[in-house]
Amino acid sequence: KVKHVLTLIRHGHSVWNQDNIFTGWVDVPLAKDGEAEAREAGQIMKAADIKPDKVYVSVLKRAIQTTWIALEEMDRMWLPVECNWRLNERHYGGLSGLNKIETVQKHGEEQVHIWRRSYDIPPPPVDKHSQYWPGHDERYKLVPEDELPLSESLKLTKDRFMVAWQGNIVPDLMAGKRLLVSAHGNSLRALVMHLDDISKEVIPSLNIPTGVPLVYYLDKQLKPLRHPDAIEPLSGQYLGDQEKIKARIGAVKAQTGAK
Ligand code: DG2
Repeated sequence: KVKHVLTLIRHGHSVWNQDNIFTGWVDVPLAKDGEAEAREAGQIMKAADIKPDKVYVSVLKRAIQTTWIALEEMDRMWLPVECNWRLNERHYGGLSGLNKIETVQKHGEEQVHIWRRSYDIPPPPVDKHSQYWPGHDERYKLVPEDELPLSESLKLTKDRFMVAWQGNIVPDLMAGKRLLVSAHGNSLRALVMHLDDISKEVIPSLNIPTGVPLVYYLDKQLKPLRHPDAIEPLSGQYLGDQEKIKARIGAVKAQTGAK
């Protein structure tokens, strides 16, 4: 029996998604078409009668802008919105700022696939002198330095996301709140890996599309109830035109030239 409703959304297309650049913790804004995706996602959630009571979002503006735009469409800008760095995208380390196709040309498709999609192999670390090291960024000043990543595998992303899941999100769900979690391709892969108990062998083939609401119906133990329209290995329901959603999933995969 459905006891809790949890809706996940990856932000709309960012300017670096558009230019095919590894982003991670770099704080780039939405592209124009990403704003349109966020607007559409808000309209779709409104039409589906998704009525969150609260939003959890990363501290990156592409996810925050997506939240604002979608909430405006839903006429729910009054909702409490909690920003938490643990929902950030995985830190792409030394790949941050590099073009994905050029990285394939330099290191080969197999190596880049390992960096993008393997469970526990992190990309090369970022140097602490680099502008991309989070220690230079004021928004992380209260985070102990040994918790600031130099680069993250999906496993490391999942480990730190789970701290917010257990400590913040689960208590709110248990208190009866319907939640919207607005985050990123890989941080949401980490979350659904936990929710759907996806193995590390299966997770590399999972790509999350931009700007599509993914609704999970959970039982009282927070176990997902499989929706009839769910696409394996997920048990949640992607809202919207299913063909368009498949095309967006394919576009994420194709960013390195893979078919
Ligand atoms: C993308 C994901 O993150 O890239 O960091 O480049 O969801 O914030 O756009 P997002 C990035 P891939 O792992 O799909 O290459």
